[in-house]
Amino acid sequence: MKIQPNKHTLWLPLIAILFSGNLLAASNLKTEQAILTPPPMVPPAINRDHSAKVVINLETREQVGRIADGVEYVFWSFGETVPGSFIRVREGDEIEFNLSNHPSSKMPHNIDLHAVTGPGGGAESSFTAPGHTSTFNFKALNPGLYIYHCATAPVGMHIANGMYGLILVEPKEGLAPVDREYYLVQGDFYTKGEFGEAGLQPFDMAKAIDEDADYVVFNGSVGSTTDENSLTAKVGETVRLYIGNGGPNLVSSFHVIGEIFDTVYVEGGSLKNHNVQTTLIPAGGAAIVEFKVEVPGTFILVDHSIFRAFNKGALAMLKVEGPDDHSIFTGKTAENVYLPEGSAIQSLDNTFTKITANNKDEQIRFGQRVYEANCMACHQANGEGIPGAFPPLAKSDYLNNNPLLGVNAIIKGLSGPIKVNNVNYNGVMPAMNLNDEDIANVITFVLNNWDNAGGKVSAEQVAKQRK
Ligand code: HEC
Ligand SMILES: [Cu+2]
Repeated sequence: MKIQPNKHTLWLPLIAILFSGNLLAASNLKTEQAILTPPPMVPPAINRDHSAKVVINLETREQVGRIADGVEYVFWSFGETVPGSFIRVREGDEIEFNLSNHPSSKMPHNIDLHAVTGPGGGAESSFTAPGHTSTFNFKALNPGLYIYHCATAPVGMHIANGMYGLILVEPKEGLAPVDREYYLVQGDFYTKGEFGEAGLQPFDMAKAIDEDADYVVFNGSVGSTTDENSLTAKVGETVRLYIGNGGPNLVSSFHVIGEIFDTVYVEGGSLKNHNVQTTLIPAGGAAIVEFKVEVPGTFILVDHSIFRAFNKGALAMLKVEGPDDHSIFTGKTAENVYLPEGSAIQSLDNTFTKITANNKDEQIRFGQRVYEANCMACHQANGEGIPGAFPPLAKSDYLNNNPLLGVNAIIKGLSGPIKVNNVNYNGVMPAMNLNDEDIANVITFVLNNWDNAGGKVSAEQVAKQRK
């Protein structure tokens, strides 16, 4: 952060601070007011060839809004939108940031801009009670596309309620001109009700901690950018998307169905990749993607973790108008009957989907998979455990003397002092969410491996233990 004066010149700017309340009053750059835009719009490109002092005024609010049809949510916002207003400055600019917290807010808020070089990205300096305005200054040292977000405790909750947006620091040489620029930010939301459950839905902290999202959306709601709210372009145009991921938890596998990114500014930085299908956008990160649209149609923007797109809302649309180009894409040109190997209806082989074991050998085989997925991390590959932490399942007298104690450990969890082969353990095994069949199989697997006593446990026995 270079705007702090060095020791020799400390006093002059300090006096300036005292009299103007503003360090950068000492600089002689021209002052301009930043143009801020709501999503999906982007402020115009900067065509200055010099640094400026840029004043940014942004307001935080807590307001009820639509998260899906029939479902409302109390969003916390920067500039009355989720994501917050798009901010565009130029590398080398000196920024005066004024954060106002609306008097109707119940919470204090602040802002951590990832474009800031300085403690907390401005968080401490911008901590603002309801009905107050805080001012701090920073210099935009590094070009790139950056997330900003609220960082007031509990931080996860402020972010989960929609307090994030993007700030673009244009490189000194500028960005290549394009025909269209749009602004999208993905976010995950956690509500007491399940996806689509009607009414005003409160935030669910437990689901947020579990990262069990009900909604994963672009620009704050299901359908924010679909149908009549779609992004638009014309055939032959180049589109640039500024894409962020506010999180709080999930990573985005950003993809446009039916397009290939000609250029991706990887992670929003200076590295350019080309011919990319899907780009990863971390929580608290961003990317710039560019592509020319060659053919008309509706192009679907998704998080390619695909259930999020079709079942939780992470879907937007770009509608492209213009003439077809059959040398690039023809559409369907023919449909014929397809009868491989004669006309008999093929039956699917069931053996892969069957989950019920018919005999002990199958139980052992299925149980091995359950073990590898659920137990091995603690009890280790050969059941040897880890001394002092996880007791052995190999030759365990505790288990072999009464396999149902193992069943209980899985159903209810196990904690407190126990003795296995005369060694004391006092750890915590969490209850495992497995069905009766899986539990019967995994215990049977363990009993028949690693020099254990053999025998078997049935799903019926497990069901009895649950009572
Ligand atoms: C997160 C780590 C963890 C996982 C996962 C875990 N356990 Fe345990 N397990 C423990 C700990 C710790 C204990 C000892 C608890 C105590 O000290 O009271 C234990 C105890 C046991 C015991 C009784 C003691 C012994 O050695 O015989 C059995 C049986 C057992 N686990 C089986 C399983 C099986 C089967 C699974 C998978 C379905 C599993 N555990 C998954 C940590 C784990
Ligand atoms: Cu906040």
